[in-house]
Amino acid sequence: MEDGLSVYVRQGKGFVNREARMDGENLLFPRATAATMRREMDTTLVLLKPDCVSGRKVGEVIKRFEAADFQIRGLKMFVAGAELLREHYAHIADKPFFPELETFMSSTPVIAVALAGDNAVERVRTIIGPTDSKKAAPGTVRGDFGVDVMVNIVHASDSNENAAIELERFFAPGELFDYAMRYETKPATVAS
Ligand code: IDP
Ligand code: MG
Repeated sequence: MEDGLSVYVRQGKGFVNREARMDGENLLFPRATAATMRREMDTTLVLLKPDCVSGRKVGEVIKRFEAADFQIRGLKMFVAGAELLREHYAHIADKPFFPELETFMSSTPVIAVALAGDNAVERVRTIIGPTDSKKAAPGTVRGDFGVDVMVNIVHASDSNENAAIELERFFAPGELFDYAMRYETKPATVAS
């Protein structure tokens, strides 16, 4: 075994310095570093709600996440039934507005999107803005397209723990994909 090395490895768009060592011809990273590197891409769950679908903002909202470097790992459309909604909204199921929320959420199909990226949970929550669309700043998804505190375009997981639970709630194992981004598109020739 040789002495420890300090090497530069890619992380996101830049490089970071890592401790490593040579073992014969192999460059080995300590276990903790390998775990840290794997963790850099978190996955979070977004639901495009009935107002997003009805208002034809599906493309616009997904475009914002792609522009922020998120990778789509899964995407599906379905009608959210009563049982699913009661589970998903268990933390507010006893609120007086819950029946109305249930009616709203099942009024059209919704679209679940699994998004991977650096610090995904927090960055997606920042992009969508606060729950109440009226308090959400222009430039956020809810600020630009939401109507009020209920009709607010999207759901997004609020912690890594809940993201894991919610991804499992809406996607079967075979519906989430791991893949490298191998191709780049031509620069856009029409206004985006
Ligand atoms: P979040 O979606 O920003 O995480 P939560 O507090 O988890 O907000 O509430 C879940 C959803 O329940 C909200 O996105 C919204 O659609 C609805 N909701 C939350 N608070 C109210 C309310 O006071 N009145 C009506 N609907 C609400
Ligand atoms: Mg929430």
